[in-house]
Amino acid sequence: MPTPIPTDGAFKSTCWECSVNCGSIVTMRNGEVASIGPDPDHPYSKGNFCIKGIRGAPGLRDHPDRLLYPMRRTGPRGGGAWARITWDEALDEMAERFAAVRRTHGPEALVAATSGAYFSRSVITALMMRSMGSPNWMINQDLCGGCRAVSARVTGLDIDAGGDLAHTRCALVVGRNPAVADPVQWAALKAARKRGARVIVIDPKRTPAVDLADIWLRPKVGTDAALALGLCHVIIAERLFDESFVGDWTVGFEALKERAAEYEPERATAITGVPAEDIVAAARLYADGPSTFLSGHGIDAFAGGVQAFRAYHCLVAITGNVDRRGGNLRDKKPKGVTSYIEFLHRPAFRLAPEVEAKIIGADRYPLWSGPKAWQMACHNPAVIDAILTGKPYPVRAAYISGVNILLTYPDTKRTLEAMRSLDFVVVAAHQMNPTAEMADIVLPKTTSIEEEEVSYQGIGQSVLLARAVPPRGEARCEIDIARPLLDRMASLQALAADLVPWRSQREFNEALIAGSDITMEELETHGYARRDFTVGDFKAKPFPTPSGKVELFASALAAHDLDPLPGWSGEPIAAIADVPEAYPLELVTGDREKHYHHSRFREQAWARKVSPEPRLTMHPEDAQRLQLQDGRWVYVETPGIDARVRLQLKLSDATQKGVVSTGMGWWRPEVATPDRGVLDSNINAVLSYSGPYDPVTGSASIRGQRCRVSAAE
Ligand SMILES: Nc1nc2c(c(=O)[nH]1)N[C@H]1C(S)=C(S)[C@@H](COP(=O)(O)OP(=O)(O)OC[C@H]3O[C@@H](n4cnc5c(=O)[nH]c(N)nc54)[C@H](O)[C@@H]3O)O[C@H]1N2
Ligand SMILES: Nc1nc2c(c(=O)[nH]1)N[C@H]1C(S)=C(S)[C@@H](COP(=O)(O)OP(=O)(O)OC[C@H]3O[C@@H](n4cnc5c(=O)[nH]c(N)nc54)[C@H](O)[C@@H]3O)O[C@H]1N2
Ligand code: SF4
Ligand SMILES: [Mo]
Repeated sequence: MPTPIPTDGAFKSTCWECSVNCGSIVTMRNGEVASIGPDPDHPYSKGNFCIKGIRGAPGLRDHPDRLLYPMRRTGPRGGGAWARITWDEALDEMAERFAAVRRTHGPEALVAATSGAYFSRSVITALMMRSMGSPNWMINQDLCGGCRAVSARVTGLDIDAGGDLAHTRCALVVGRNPAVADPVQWAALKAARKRGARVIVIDPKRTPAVDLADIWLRPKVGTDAALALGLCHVIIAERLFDESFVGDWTVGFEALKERAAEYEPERATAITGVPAEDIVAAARLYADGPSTFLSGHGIDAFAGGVQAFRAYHCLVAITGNVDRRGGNLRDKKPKGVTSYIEFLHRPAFRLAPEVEAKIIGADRYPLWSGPKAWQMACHNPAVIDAILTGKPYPVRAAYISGVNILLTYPDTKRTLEAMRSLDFVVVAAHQMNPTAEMADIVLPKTTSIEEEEVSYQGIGQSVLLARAVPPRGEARCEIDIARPLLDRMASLQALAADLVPWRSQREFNEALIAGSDITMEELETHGYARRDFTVGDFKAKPFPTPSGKVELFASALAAHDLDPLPGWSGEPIAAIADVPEAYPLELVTGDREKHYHHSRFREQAWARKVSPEPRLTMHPEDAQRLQLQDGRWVYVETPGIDARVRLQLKLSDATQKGVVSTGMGWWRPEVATPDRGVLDSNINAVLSYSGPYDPVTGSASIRGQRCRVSAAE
């Protein structure tokens, strides 16, 4: 049983509003959350924190529009008419309807959507689906860190994303905007700079990190693999690589050398637009390590994302910046601690091989969706197709929790059409949102501060605990939905197995640390547990590849007829550039904002006051040509998608000429229509989800698509 939290007084915890996971102190008064703030003694976050943790998290919990009870729709789907029901009614109906779909179409006709195994709710959901016999679950990591994770896996580099800034001589910041995305990393980067560390930024946009940079490389969007190979080439040609690490701990160096030779600086310049002398200078600076690679979403989530990461991962490896102080440290998970993803792979929690082979996407993207894949999740666009076409087989019911797919998946109208066509949809959420509006049953979910989470966080090398304050209304966490649902399905004889053996979130959390010397009491006292670790323990802990070494030549890719060496293919860019001239601008999406987290917090007045409208950033010269003024409302349209969004123009030369950029996740909770403004304000309404796809992860490009911008009346 969790130790009760004080009704009056403070306790240590962890903010789980984002994966930075800052150490927090929560103060309670009369049993309610009075304030949330930073824990200055936290070994990783060191008192850094952000407004989303201070205001967003409690604001979400206490919002007057919070969903407090289960509800059933009373009119047509998407009609906005709802009636309160009890949890028993909701769970009975879910069990019956899921069982019926299972009987008629087979278990794999059930699909779940969650955000991915960075949250316990996602693992529980995946195991709940498996228990019903379905291997199908959608995660949003194809649009987030998926390319990075799969590159890391096939290369064997289980490294952090720049956690050892305190000891580095050079920080290489690539496609990462820490000033907005990560207050802990941003503080550490500024401190490193102050201490004299050098900074290289690779970003098409002038971000605040550029102000700290010794060298700023400004590549064309989507060309990073060529740039990183250009850096590798210089380092190899000038013999600046780490000969002993390469000799002892890598395979495929000669092959990489040959591949990199195709990217001598002049060719890299032709592809990327970055001057050759800057590539040479950056290579020399980075090679004078220890150097740390701060990688970001800016080179992920596009059709060449895995190869872009492979090229940088090889750069990190050949310079020996692996698991060395000031470089990129490897995973230091304390012995006996289980990660969420490990649970997904444990034999005891698996379905039969012939069932796993049916995961939608496994045929085309075995390293994303197959039985040996990272999270064994579906290729989402293929699921949407399956819902709409019945191919490769029918998908007829969905359980959606902890993800807002109508806002955060590209091609909103198509996702909407798919949701409308399903036989049965359940959405678990905090408030009515466009995704929940498409449900038959809506379930009230706990918010992050009402959930007890335990997880190892690589970048801080700590096991973290978020303690739970009492939920509002009848909100439940995932396991308290999954367990009674599975019990009901068992009595309907509609289970393939029971793969959620824990009766409570506490039992699940105890299972995560069961093999270690860490106790829940230790976590409850400090909010974290940290153990000493060894750096550079390659002999004791070889690399997790077939060769036991870092695979510059990746055998896992070769085994699937994928390019085993990093390389730049112009194909994804060519495929999206091959559009009518009427769409002359390149569109970058996903600019983060400090007070929003994806679709979250748009219901909160303080955040809307700071950032009231969705924006589009454009270079002043492009604006002049198009006769558009700062602050003006514009339409953004893309080829092949029958939709347009209305955004407010912001002129800035931070963005490249010919490139416009915008955020993501916009909607208007206050709008009365069920779509709640998503079709008008959210950039995903005009983005395509129909490829080209990354050949390894199946990721679609959420930047680099072509668009046109015109004045809105
Ligand atoms: N406040 C806030 N913080 C967040 C989030 C949030 O919603 N709000 N979301 C969190 C999540 S889930 C994520 S994944 C992270 C994402 O945060 P980051 O990892 O920082 O990624 P982005 O903000 O998507 O993009 C970072 C940079 O990539 C650049 N970029 C675009 N295209 C390219 C390219 O082709 N090459 C290179 N080299 N750079 C490119 C962009 O110009 C941008 O400056 O933020 C996390 N932090
Ligand atoms: N065009 C474009 N699309 C993008 C991106 C982009 O840059 N451009 N970025 C992508 C990235 S990096 C990401 S990570 C995804 C994010 O995509 P999402 O994960 O869909 O984004 P969130 O807004 O974080 O949605 C999470 C939702 O889960 C709810 N939730 C439901 N159940 C629970 C629960 O039990 N506990 C908690 N704490 N919350 C729950 C939250 O209230 C919120 O509504 O979007 C991706 N989509
Ligand atoms: S960066 Fe902000 S939202 Fe993310 S964990 Fe830290 S305080 Fe919470
Ligand atoms: Mo993300």
